[in-house]
Amino acid sequence: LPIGPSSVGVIAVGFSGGQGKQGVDMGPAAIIGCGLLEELNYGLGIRLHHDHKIHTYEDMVPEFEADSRNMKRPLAVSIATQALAHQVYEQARKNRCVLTLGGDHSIAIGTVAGVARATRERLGKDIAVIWVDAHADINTPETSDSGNIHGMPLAMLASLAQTAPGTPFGWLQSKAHGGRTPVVDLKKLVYIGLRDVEEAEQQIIEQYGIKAYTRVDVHKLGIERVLKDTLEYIGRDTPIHLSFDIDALDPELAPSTGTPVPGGLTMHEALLIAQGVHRTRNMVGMDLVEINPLEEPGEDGLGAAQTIACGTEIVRHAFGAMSLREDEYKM
Ligand code: EXY
Ligand code: MN
Ligand code: MN
Ligand code: MN
Repeated sequence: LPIGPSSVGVIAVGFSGGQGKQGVDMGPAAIIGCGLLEELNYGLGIRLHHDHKIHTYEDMVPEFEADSRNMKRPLAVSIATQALAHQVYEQARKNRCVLTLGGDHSIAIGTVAGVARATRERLGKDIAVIWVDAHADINTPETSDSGNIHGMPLAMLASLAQTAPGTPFGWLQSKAHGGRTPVVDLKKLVYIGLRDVEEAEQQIIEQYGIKAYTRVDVHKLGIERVLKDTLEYIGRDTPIHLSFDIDALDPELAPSTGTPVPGGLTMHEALLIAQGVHRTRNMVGMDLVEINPLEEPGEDGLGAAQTIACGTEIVRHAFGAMSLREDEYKM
């Protein structure tokens, strides 16, 4: 029974507190400015619910705060992601697939929490998370070298970091949030595209037996096989949250991002992932994050436009565009 959502809720989140570079907060305005919502609405006939706002939470979060527990701006990120979790929950509980446009990857603490809560309430099921990224984003505050919380979202969501009620991110476990420990079951997490994983993160991946397809695995097995195995591992009727970090793509394709890593996914691979998740009809949430229009490494000044074009194509395919006919690739 396809549990696919009846329509799509869109939340634009111009939040950059999970890292230190200027510009990623301008991501949503740039993406929307390049026509993504029209592509979904008129192009694919999708009913969109969008409040036409770019949420920055700047009226809620402290502009400056001292590092604590080796985290940069923990209060700002905790407050912003708690607010976002509620916004996402409100959309998801109406049986909408929630598309969140970031912003840095710390926002996934809010999006995944909101979608997980609504899905548990509506379907009595835990979500699976497909995390497409060059990075594992599973450092705890103690293992992080940077203190940037965009490198920690999965540690927070999987309760690997102590977050007692009343401390930053304690809301993840609070009854008020309807939260539950952990929000994400690491046995229901699949990575695709990893190629810059720190030692401590590698240990966590091994310790918890997290299913992880590195860039090398994708190259060796082929993306069709990776996708087939991923969807079998997740299970046919499991709701899926797709968290897509644009830096999963090769920087030649998507240069305008804060932490580029050479040797990334091709567009063919990225579109197959998106199309494959769409075809399950089980996608209940999607994030597109880490597009930074100010990062212009090339001379031609077209990096941002190109990066946004790639992101737009990926979202289109996650919502039904089919550039590859099913008979064109074995599944
Ligand atoms: N692993 C590094 C850190 O923890 O700071 C780099 C993380 C990059 C995170 C971007 C969102 O993917
Ligand atoms: Mn990431
Ligand atoms: Mn990344
Ligand atoms: Mn380290």
